[in-house]
Amino acid sequence: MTKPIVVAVTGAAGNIGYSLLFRLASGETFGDRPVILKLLDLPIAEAQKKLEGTAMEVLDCGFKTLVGVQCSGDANVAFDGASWVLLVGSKPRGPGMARADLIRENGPIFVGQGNALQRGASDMRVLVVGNPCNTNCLIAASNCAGVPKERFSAMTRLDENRAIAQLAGKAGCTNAEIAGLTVFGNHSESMYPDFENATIRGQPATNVIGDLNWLQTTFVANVQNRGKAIIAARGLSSAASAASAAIDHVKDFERATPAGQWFSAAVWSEGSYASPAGIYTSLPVSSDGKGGYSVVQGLQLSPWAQDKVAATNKELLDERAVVADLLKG
Ligand code: NAX
Repeated sequence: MTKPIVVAVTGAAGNIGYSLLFRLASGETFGDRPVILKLLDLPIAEAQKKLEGTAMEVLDCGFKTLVGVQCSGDANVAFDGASWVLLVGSKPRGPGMARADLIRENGPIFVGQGNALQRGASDMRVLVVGNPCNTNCLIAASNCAGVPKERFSAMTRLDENRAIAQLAGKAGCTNAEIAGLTVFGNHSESMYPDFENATIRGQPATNVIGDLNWLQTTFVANVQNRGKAIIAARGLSSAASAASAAIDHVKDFERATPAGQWFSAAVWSEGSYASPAGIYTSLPVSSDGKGGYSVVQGLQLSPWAQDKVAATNKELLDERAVVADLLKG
């Protein structure tokens, strides 16, 4: 039998977990490769019971690719031997809670998980979904001594998918006819979905849409506020679409990106597109399909767009300052 890939998921008893685990196990994400799922949730009876129930349902699907499911309340156990670790679990933002309070509330989780990752690390790659995901990613990576920062990324793929759906709706085309859409910056209301380099049926999106004002105002705002709109409509935050984006993210890193294409992911900044060093910021990324990736260079951004990118990166620097005491190196 081919060696199974071990995939650890935190917050696995939660809403995103309930849409995510099945697609990790089914063969959709890792093809024919056998999968062992290692599921983590809080070490309290209620969470562990829910986790066991979720694991029972995953087993009941009878996926031919699934060769094991383990539940745990201990990150050291869950992360040991994992090739992919999806950090989904964190506390949700409460009513009236400021973003800085959420950052302070969730930061310590990612200190502990960074330490546990370091103990279990071999070739693992880590995707952070739990919010505020860029800064949580920074905390986890900085508390994972000796593991390259490039092994970590945070999820902005949902924002890219939302942006594609918005453009397709406006242009009256299919999602598949849209390419080159990058979300820059923070997974927050400051994010910048770059329409200037996007194409629709191979033509510049700006030409096809023909309404710069709509692109600069309505489109950008719709993408930035989509998470809030979902909560207002559903009474719950995005779960199935977030899980779907996490699957897209893992698949995008697993396979070689076709020439001339890219996808959005928050990765360790080394200065591309004037992004400050020392943060995880969303950029256009291309994977080599062998565990490495590069930031796609050469996209042209207007001065207007450069200001948007600078503003969202400034927010990430501010978030970094809020958790400075949690960062190790
Ligand atoms: P839920 O509240 O349904 O589930 C979270 C789960 O995490 C719970 O089962 C909880 O017990 C567990 N948990 C909490 N602390 C933990 C810890 N220290 N170790 C292990 N497990 C822990 O939230 P859900 O809807 O699944 O969302 C999870 C996270 O994803 C939230 O932080 C949410 O804000 C974030 N999101 C991120 C998105 C993105 O695009 N990056 C979009 C969707 C979502 O908003």
